[in-house]
Amino acid sequence: MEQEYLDLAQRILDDGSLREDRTGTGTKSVFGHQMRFDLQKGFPLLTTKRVYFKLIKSELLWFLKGDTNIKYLLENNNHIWDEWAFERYVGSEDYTGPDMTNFGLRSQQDEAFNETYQKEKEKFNLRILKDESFSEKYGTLGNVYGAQWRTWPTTDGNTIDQIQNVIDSIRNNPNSRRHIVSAWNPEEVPHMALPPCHTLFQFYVQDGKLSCQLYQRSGDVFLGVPFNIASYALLTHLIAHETGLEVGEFVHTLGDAHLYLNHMDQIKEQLSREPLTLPTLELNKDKKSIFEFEMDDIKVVGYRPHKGIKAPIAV
Ligand code: DHF
Ligand code: TMP
Repeated sequence: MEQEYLDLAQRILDDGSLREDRTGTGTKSVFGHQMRFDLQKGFPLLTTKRVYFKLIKSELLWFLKGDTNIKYLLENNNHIWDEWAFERYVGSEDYTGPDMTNFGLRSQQDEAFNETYQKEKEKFNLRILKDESFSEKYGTLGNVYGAQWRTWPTTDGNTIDQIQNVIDSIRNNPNSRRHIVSAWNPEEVPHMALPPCHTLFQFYVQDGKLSCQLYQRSGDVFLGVPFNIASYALLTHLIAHETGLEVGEFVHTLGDAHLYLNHMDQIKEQLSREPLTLPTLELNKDKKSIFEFEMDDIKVVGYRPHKGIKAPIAV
């Protein structure tokens, strides 16, 4: 199963086009790719490098709560969204510290700047945790995933809970071809810290099994995609749990699938490794609704991966 991911990485190395990108990092990219993961055969958490499942769990629980403020993530020691909240703050009138223009690239190229940046970011994180009015203003990423999933705003001033609706429709009308959740809200995209990368997903019920397909418009194949695979596999397990179904397949369809040019050594190292046995997932059977799940209710068992591989993230 993991081979599906390794094949995508190899395909980009072999056939990808060199492209400039928004972050100024540069990528190799292909357009349009599909991977399939049979969730009956194990939980797709990559073994060719260590992927931190705790971060995936807390991020998904954060989405499911409808939360868009990084405070919850910080409380769970999860820093995967820090840069995008920080970026909004340093671009605002309230920020009076050292110039942070283009901090993502500069912190990789200039060690002195990197130290200043790390200090400012540390201060920012502490304020998010300790200062409520500050966190309300600058901890939020805009109406990103959680908001669209649970409280999509309607023209008449109400909101739509797409997750509850999709659970109800899977239960009541399993053969429906309309089990869809969309995070892409064109009216609100301009106000988001990062327009949704995992854009839209659909469920499908056959032979008592629940499958899920994701359309991801843009995929950072070294850093983001391993998280996205495990996150949607977990979401499929959770919704199957609540609706009394077994898990089927996770089908992952990507638009622009890219490797950043500063991830080349890392992906080659990863591709040289042998995939190991996949872990399995255990959910707390006493929890019925997926909205009741907490960190300790979700466990990955038998995860013995190769070592982690570090890489800089493009902001
Ligand atoms: N921007 C870019 N350029 N790529 C992304 O994958 C991405 N993902 C976002 C937000 N913006 C993004 C949200 N998801 C990491 C993984 C997923 C993620 C953000 C960051 C990441 O850095 N993973 C590291 C470990 C991080 C840690 O330990 O804190 C890894 O090695 O997997
Ligand atoms: P973009 O908005 O210019 O496409 O940049 C977003 C980058 O973040 C791109 O490299 C894809 C990556 N990404 C993922 O791969 N998975 C994710 O879940 C998120 C949020 C971002």
